[in-house]
Amino acid sequence: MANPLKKRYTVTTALPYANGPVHIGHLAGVYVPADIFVRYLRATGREVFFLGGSDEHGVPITIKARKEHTTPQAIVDRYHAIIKKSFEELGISFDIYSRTSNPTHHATAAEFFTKLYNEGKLIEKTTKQYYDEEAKQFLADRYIIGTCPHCNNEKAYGDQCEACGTSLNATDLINPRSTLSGNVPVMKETKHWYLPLNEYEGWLKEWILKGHKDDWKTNVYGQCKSWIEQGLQPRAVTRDLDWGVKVPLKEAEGKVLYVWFDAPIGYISATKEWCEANHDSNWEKWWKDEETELVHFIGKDNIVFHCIIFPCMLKAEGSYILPENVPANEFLNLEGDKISTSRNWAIWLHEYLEEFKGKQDVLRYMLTSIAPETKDSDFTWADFQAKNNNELLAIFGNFVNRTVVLTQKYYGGIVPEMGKLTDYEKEVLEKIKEFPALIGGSIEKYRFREAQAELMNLARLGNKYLTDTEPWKKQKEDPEAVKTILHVSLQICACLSVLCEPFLPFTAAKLQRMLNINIHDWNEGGRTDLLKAGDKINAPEYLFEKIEDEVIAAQLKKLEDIKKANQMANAAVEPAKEDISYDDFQTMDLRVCTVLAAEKVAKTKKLLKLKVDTGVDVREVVSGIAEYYEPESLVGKQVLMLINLKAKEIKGTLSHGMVLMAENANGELSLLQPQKEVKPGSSVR
Ligand code: B3M
Ligand code: ZN
Repeated sequence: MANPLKKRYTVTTALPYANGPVHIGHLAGVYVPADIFVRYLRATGREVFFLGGSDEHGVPITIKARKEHTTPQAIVDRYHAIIKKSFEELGISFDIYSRTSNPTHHATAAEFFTKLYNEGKLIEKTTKQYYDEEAKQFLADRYIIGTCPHCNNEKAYGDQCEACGTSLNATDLINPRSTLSGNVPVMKETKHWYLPLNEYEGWLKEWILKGHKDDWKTNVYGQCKSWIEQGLQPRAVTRDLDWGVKVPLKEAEGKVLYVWFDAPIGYISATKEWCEANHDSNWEKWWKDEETELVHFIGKDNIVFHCIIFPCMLKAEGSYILPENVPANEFLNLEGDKISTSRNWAIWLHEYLEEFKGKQDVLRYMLTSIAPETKDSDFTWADFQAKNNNELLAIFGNFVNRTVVLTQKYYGGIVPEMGKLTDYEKEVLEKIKEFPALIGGSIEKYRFREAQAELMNLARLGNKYLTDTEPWKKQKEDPEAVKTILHVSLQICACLSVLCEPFLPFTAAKLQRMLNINIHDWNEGGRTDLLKAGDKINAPEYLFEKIEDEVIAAQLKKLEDIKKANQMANAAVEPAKEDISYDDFQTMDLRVCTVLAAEKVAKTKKLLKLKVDTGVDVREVVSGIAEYYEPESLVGKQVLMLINLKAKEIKGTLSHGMVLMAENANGELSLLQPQKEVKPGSSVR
């Protein structure tokens, strides 16, 4: 069982690296569930601090800057702005979305390090580390790749294998290579500071293995257990890099804090920063008060950092509370393939918002309904369309729309009196009361899929009630019964508007505007008197619209194009053929020819028959370019041709010669042409 709710919550979300925009995988795994949780806590009267921010240090940023021939600062400025704006537009209700390049953060992280250093909580070690002699740089973290000793993934990084999730030291890698030069690195001595995780093993066993056996998710608990049981090693918290928080020691010139040391401290810095900006001197209540519950929302690749390393840091420091829960999710795939930033295989939030204006809640709904809570799951566009058309629109939207339209039509928008209730109606009104506890209970257990399914069950209940009672057929013969039906339906609409807010905040606001109410207390969402007879509601607005097949087809086409582009980028170039003599080359008679006429070869898809002026004669040649060129577009064009290839009959035409073209890796053909028009028959050499 989950703990009973505390009065105050600090809710953090993984700080995305500012080396790219955020995609649906980030959203489904971290930000959407965190936002649902926080909106729910607020609605139940808890004090909540909800934070996010960009992780602007670390090798992912400097690698991206190198690749784009720009500075790390330019990279983080660009992506921080995109990420922040897109979260806002999706309605992720952060109290603050900060960034780790802020001076408050640099000071906070340096102070944290200094305290551990002064209290002897860190160990100092001089060891040999990988060094790239060509790049003149130590190879920290992602600057080095090699084979993972646990799963044999050949592209494991110096700090982590993304295939199996294990956290590594660079020296664990088999067959290490520098990602800067591709060279095999050498070993060179350097001094660093380490957090002796091994000293915390006993404590971790008590705190996690005993203390959180029942309330942490099994995937999270299982990962922690296997790490702790494998035995923990001291972990370096500094690096030989120039981008990051400078190590606050004289002897540490040219060294910065390890990104995974500074980034989680970013949660604390963001809190301080918000408090400073809001003239609240008590930031510590969010981090040092036992009445506060700390919850980290993260993806599964971040579990070790949030469940083991950061808690050890907090424990070593001594004055902080520890996370009460770390509800990490598994991964989301896209159309059956792993989401990948480098392969551009993703749906980017900022692009979605551009292309699906006003449909934030559709994405939120979709991502919650397929949230990878217990295992990896898959986003498909067909499912996205179905969830919108068959659930949001056909159930929720349809129910609300029918209720509001009929209320306008029959009563000019005035809520009718409730008359005598049938048994069915009594049952419906009883049922409604259960929903706040039902949905809330699932949210408190971090089961957001289940919670949202319950919310839809309330809409389903309303929709079915309306369909069963058919007020549109009764208005003539039994207007009193119709008043009751619409009264009950309006109450359900009002409950929906309260209970859908954590999941569908834009819809909730629209619906409350339509119903002319302003109710945000969770428990009111189970009341059956939120609207009083005589209240006036507003004109109907559509909550959802149908998503047409063309829209989905366009998205699938976009993914298809990405797949093709990737295939092309990865296609191997044919190996070189054997050398030939100049005389061999001379035997080929290559000429510029002008196309005089062109037509499709009947009963074929690929062939065109061209009439060409070779300068020597006028002749016919058959060419396999019909899929890429309209015949008319070729007339008058100049092409290159091998004119002394033996004539051959192709589909009834004597084809004499061969038109030259380039064949792209995807099989696409492109004619070759001289840059300037030349006399037909000019030779090519
Ligand atoms: N930036 C890794 C990630 O984006 C890292 C999270 C930091 S949370 C303190 O997966
Ligand atoms: Zn691995």
